[in-house]
Amino acid sequence: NTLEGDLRDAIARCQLEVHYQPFVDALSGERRGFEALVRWRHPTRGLIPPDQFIALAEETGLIVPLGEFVLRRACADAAGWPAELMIAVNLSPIQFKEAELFDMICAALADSGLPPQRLEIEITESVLLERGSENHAFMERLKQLGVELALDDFGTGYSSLSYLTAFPFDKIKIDKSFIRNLTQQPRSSAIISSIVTLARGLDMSVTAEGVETPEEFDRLKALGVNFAQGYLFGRPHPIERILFDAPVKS
Ligand code: G
Ligand code: G
Ligand code: MN
Ligand code: NA
Repeated sequence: NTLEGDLRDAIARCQLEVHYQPFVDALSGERRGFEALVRWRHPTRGLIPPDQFIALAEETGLIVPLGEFVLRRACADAAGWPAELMIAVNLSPIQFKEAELFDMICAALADSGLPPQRLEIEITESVLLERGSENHAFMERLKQLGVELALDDFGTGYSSLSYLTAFPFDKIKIDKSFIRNLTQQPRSSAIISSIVTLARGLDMSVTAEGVETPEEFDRLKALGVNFAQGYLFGRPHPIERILFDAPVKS
């Protein structure tokens, strides 16, 4: 059994699971939505995290059916949540090569009944480098539909700031590597503070990822981030384990 064969089977047999991690409004501390994070429930190897199979899925093209599964599952689940909660879904750069991606997203929204305004698509900078103008047009179509766009893992890629201004992002997600040691390292604060200033100037909001301690959260609030996500507010969990303030419809 190759891992690729196993992954192909897993997609066909619905052995993939979507877990959800909350993010909160930094000012009020209120939950604003969840990020969908895929896991593989392997029959013998147990629960496999995405960093062990996303790259393989990208190399083999399996990311296309996998990504569709995650998006459809996430939209269907989120359609049953209280209406103020967003659902954020990661898109791989490889999915962008699919001509049908826009239609697939429209179909996932229509089939689930989720309003486009409640869907946020997370993409990494690599998407902006290759096929920049096609991807730009694709992103504009998503925006016209009402979908929100977030730039994920900001600060880890080939960040040329010109990309930020050229693409229609609503939100920047600061990578968790900048949040680590935030309370010890003045340099991290300076970086985050600059990102917040930049984002404000571009009319974008900022999420801090990987927030683990109250001290980090306090510092981030003082620095002006809009949203926070991390173990402090909750780890990724299956839908059954997420507790809502309001009852979840099924
Ligand atoms: O879930 P975890 O925190 O271990 O996520 C590890 C990485 O896998 C993250 O970079 C995340 O963006 C990526 N990832 C998780 N779920 C998905 C998914 O559904 N699609 C894609 N393309 N990447 C995902
Ligand atoms: O899509 P992205 O690369 O941002 O995926 C988020 C990743 O970060 C997932 O692997 C998730 O499990 C992980 N993560 C989420 N919150 C925390 C946190 O507070 N600390 C750490 N170390 N990892 C986190
Ligand atoms: Mn993400
Ligand atoms: Na990220």
